[in-house]
Amino acid sequence: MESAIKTVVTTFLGATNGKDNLNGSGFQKLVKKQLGGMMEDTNRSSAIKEMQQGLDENNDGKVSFQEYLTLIGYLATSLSDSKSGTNANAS
Ligand SMILES: [Ca+2]
Repeated sequence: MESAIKTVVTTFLGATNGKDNLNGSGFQKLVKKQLGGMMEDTNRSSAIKEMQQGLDENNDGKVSFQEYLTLIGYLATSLSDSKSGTNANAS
């Protein structure tokens, strides 16, 4: 659990080079590289851009850590929904 949280944080900071926000190309790279197995359409840049716009609550064109957590929360919810009712083990 702790290592998962650390991964969430270090992945973001690695993608931003330590900055507070992820720009459009950084977000594209992160999603393609890290989330291709969990998300559909990650091979389409336009789909990732739409996703980014959906996450961008303050409309600054960048993805803040908080907005990135919204995506993580969404993915975790989807995973939980798909696993509930089954005996699958979370890794
Ligand atoms: Ca933003």
